Amino acid sequence: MAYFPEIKKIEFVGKQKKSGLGFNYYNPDETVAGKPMKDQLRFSVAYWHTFVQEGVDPFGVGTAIRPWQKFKGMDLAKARAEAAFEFFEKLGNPFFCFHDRDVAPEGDTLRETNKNLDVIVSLFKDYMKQTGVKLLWNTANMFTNPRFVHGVASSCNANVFAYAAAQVKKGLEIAKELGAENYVFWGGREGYESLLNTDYKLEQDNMGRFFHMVVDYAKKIGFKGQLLLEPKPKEPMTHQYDFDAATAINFLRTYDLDKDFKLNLEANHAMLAGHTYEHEIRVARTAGLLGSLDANQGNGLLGWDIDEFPTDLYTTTLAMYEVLKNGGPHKGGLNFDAKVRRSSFEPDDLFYSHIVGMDSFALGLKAASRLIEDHVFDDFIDKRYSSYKEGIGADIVSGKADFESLEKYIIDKPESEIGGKNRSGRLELLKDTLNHYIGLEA
Ligand code: XUL
Ligand code: CO
Repeated sequence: MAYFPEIKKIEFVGKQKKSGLGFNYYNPDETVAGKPMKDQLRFSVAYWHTFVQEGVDPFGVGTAIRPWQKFKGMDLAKARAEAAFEFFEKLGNPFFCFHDRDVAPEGDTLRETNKNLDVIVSLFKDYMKQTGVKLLWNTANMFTNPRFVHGVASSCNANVFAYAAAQVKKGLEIAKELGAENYVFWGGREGYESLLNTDYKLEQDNMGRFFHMVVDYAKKIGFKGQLLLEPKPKEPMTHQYDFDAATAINFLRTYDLDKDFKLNLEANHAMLAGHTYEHEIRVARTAGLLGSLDANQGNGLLGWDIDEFPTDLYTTTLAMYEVLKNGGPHKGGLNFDAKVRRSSFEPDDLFYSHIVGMDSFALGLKAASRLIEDHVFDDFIDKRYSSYKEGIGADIVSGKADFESLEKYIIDKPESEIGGKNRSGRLELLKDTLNHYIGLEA
């Protein structure tokens, strides 16, 4: 059965054509920065937003019209899988991502739930073989079911810890079976509402223990994908332990997990943490822990995680700048953790939304590649810090200088030799240049 009968394969039509059901910028086989765009961007469709969610908001029921809604239970799960792979083939995304509970319904026991999962995983395996679409990552939904009300590995209830361990054990087995490139942990319920009832240290120690069990089991079964933590500061928890990239890195280092885990960074989560997306990516890249990206955007007018499709070209350019500086996406990719607006309820909107997201990142990739090729920011930054290349600056960097030698050097210098050496940061000029580079590609 065809779920999107009116839609043909989405093709690259070039930037002269007006937008619609075609890519203006995403040309999968065009080489940018030494690789085909499809390998620089590694786009992935998120199963939950595209095939499960129905446009519910805190004040209203779902609005989405989805042709598979007429089915129930395992029939619905199978229909969704069929619809998903038809969608992937038409859109041309090389990857997809899912939570275990997106793809198959829960049974009365974990054993029954796992049986349901097995049926869909074997369907996925066949579809993946037929279409060539690969799994960027899978993950466990450990936030919807009421059992996770007090957390998962950080729960005060040890049986919930045990349940989560068994759930992730199955998830890692599925990751291995389907050849996932990564396995993700987003700890939506790992955090606290109030310190009045929280053993802060035990909760985090238990999370450390949980992740060591993950590493051990992944090694045991020979899962070769990257293990990724996805930081978020809040929502649903008041305070989430993996607040942002820096906090997550501190957690990984504290529990000696930084050799085994990297980060999956999301634009809307960055905004909720009071950061830009590029800040989060830079922090992870500098620590050698950039794993993968969730592509979406927040909305400055709304204070929660609204997961809009990414359309902001500044952000896509600066995100791809970081990815290229990291030597490309490696095993990571760009997963559209994004949903159509509640008012975009027709099936075609699922295509339009991904097309604008893919085009926005393709354009960002091209602009970022040119900025790097022309050394635009590199040359400026190099010059800005040139005082560390010789004299006293070189002594500071090499470790030769100490407080006494620095005092001796500076103590009699006039202010014209100190503050007087400052030069403009030229931010407006740099932003003008950035505009120019985005404009060149648009
Ligand atoms: C929630 C979120 C999740 C993770 C996977 O804000 O981003 O969808 O990406 O659990
Ligand atoms: Co996400």
